Amino acid sequence: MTTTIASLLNGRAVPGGTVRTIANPARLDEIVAEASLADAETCLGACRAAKDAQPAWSSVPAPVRGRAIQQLGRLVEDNAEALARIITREIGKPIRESRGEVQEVVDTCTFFLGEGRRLYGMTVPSEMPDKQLFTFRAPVGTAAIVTAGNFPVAVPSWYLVPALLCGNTVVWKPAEYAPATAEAFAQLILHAGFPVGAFQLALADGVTTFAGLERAIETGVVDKVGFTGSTDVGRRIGELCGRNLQTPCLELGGKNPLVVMPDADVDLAVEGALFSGFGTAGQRCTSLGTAIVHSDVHDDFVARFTKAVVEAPVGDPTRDVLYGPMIDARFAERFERWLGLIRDHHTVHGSTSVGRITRERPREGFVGDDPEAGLYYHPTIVDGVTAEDDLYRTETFGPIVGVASFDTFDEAIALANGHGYGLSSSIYTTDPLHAFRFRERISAGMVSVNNSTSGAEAHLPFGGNGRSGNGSRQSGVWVLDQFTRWQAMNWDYSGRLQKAQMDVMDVSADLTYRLPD
Ligand code: UN1
Repeated sequence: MTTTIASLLNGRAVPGGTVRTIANPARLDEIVAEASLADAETCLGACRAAKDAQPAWSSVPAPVRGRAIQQLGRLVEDNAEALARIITREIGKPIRESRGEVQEVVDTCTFFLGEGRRLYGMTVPSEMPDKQLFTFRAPVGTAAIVTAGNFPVAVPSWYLVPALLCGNTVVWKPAEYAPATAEAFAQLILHAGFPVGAFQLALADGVTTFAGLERAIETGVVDKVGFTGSTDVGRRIGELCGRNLQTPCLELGGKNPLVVMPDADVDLAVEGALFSGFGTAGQRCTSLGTAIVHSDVHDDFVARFTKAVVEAPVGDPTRDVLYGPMIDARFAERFERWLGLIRDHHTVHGSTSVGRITRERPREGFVGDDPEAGLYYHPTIVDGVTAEDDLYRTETFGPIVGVASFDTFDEAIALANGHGYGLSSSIYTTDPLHAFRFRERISAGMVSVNNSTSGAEAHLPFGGNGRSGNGSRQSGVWVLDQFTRWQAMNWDYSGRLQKAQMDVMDVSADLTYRLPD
């Protein structure tokens, strides 16, 4: 059954515009949805509708807003299996991971429903008597949230849930290649008790979205942008926001290193590398980019990692597999280009071939009937990566992991930071000194010790530095600074004008006093 999906303005579908057909990437002859993509005017209209609804929503007491977040969490939990199945059908994520992703939305709601009863400000002592100082968190206004499709509900929830809780209204522009998931999540949001207008769904392609966003920001309709996607697009959004004196929340790419020290538990490191390198077919922002392995354990690591990857189940995402197909044809095409970064000095391991899994280039142990029916790719380990390689500095969204080796800790750090990304990172070691030195010197926003580069929990700050973002953080209490602005208030009830710094009572001290020798 094919559903046609359109933007939802004030909860009502607004069809029209070009139609995009979405195939199940595990079975390309199965059409999942048809998406009617909006034009820039409709995107702007969605932003205006959200802007109109903002004053009323922000005047709802925060604990009541938290109640709406609670209802959303319940609805997502009660529809978890259906939502997970849509994700798997639309983007090919293994069903177990899709269930985990839905759980991440529930966790986010659970965290923020309570925040409605906190959203703390402070009382601050004044320099003067009969005067009090306070701080309040004020909503930013209307937020435009533009997200990728690799985490089609969890990552959007990291923006939408806290933004709404803080009294903002939102326009969500999901990935145009995951509209069925977006529409399902949007329906849950629309049924959670938020007032009409507080949430808008705009389905559009990237170019149109940017055009709509530009007009919305320049006319004062959008006050905040949240964006998860590529570094290049993040840069353009950063420029647009910067010109208009806004700071966007940017979550961009990664080339996440996993350092294996000579004292590491190598099996544990292999397990971590397998999950973070190839889970979601390597299409997470947190996916492992390069394993940086001490030369003493390099050969052992590569041998065990190769064995694990060769034996890993790849195939039908409705079954128990390490990974399924690529998310979409666009991802598959880009991945083929990145495979071209493998050079003669590299050694390739991990499967019976490289590239798309076909009848001519089969994957031994493929889970499923016909690999050619979907966008399946061989897992590829590329050993012998050096800092000079394009592969070392390019984010390669797909099932490919580089391996580099080092002799000194300084070399490991240089390799772990040298590509300029700074999202996630990991070190495997049994020495606390290495763990803490790594934490100090790694430029990444997130550091794992004896754990893979993936698997962030929903209440720790998530975000990166350098090519991975502008230092903004999502999740937990940290994201509140993205969706609120601090407002300072002072109240003088002395009945006279007390001037700060000038009318402050003095403390007289004898600073010549010294203790007897
Ligand atoms: C992303 O890839 O954009 O840490 C987010 C993880 C997930 C979130 C990844 N919980 O892998």
